[in-house]
Amino acid sequence: MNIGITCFPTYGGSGIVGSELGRELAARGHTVHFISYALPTRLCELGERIRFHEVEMFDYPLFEFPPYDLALASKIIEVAEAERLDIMHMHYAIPHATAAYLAREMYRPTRYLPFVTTLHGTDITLVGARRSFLPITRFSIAESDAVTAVSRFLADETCKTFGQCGVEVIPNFINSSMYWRRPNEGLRETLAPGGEMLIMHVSNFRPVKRIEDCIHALARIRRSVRARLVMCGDGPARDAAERLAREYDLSGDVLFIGQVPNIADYLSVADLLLVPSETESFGLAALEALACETPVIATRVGGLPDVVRDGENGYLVEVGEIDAIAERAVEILSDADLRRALGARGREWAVDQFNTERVIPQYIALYEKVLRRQER
Ligand code: GMT
Repeated sequence: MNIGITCFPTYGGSGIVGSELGRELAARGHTVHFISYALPTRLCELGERIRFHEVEMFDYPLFEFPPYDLALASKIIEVAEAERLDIMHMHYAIPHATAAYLAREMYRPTRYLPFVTTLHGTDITLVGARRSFLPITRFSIAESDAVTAVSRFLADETCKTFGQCGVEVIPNFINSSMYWRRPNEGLRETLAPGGEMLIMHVSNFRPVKRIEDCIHALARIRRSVRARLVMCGDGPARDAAERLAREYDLSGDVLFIGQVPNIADYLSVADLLLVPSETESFGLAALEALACETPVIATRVGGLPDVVRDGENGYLVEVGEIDAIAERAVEILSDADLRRALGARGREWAVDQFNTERVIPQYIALYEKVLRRQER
């Protein structure tokens, strides 16, 4: 198939899923055309089967908010025509599904270009549910030729908020040959030169991630365990978290390392991952950590309990319960056998439930179903 994919190119789960799906589809013989305003995150290897088409924007003084969705719709038609696209796959409902709808309708007299929309999380739970976006989100979902959600939780939320029920669940996935625990003494030594335990957090540092909880927890954990916190990623909540670390006099033990290209290297040397989110439709970072045999402490929200199995591969706590995070962390960090057992079960769970071999065929089957429907 000739598949067009649009996702946000910035750091975030939906962009990572879009990029990695493209790579997996290409590895299975399909040609993938990424259409976005920049090369998606984690997509470095362009080639015959992975192509990139930039949506060009221009600054005109009249446009205080340049209409990206319109430029995207036009670009989709241009690529569909030039590359004979069979189908579009839009990651995150707005504005992507809306742009695909526009493109499909404009292009319809020439050829029907169906589109699949994958709902990722805040496109439903936060952004899409806001009054100003609700009607257009509902419309764009309803008009999609197929809709998927990354967890049962998100599918249920979509039904509750938008009245769109029966959305197919296709979870986030992991390529187990890319995500595995590789020893790296050099990196470990750099991050924990005094032999401290390594706690990690990975996200786009948006308010919904509650990254300050990691700092509060570290302050409590350090009463009994020598530990450092490595904060991977970047985003709007970073300044406040850095300030908080200074207030605790922890600046030297909280490392803000920004966005790192190969997150598996970092997760591999971690002893624990913290995911204290307010809401999380799936929790891709948790899955990546489990695949690298790193236990996870996460909040009992959204789709996280499907990934982090309480007492099996990590622990679940209620949102904002810093003491509970700290207690569980101390348990894990002070017991090497427990850590290893949680880690081993984490990898087993990740590979068994979310391996690419299990998940990617579900997307391919969906594309085929949509295309068969068009033939009738
Ligand atoms: O951060 C977001 O809310 C948006 C989105 C993204 O682009 O990063 O993240 C969501 O999609 C991921 C991939 O499907 C999920 O693993 C995340 O759980 C989800 N984030 C939230 O629901 C907060």
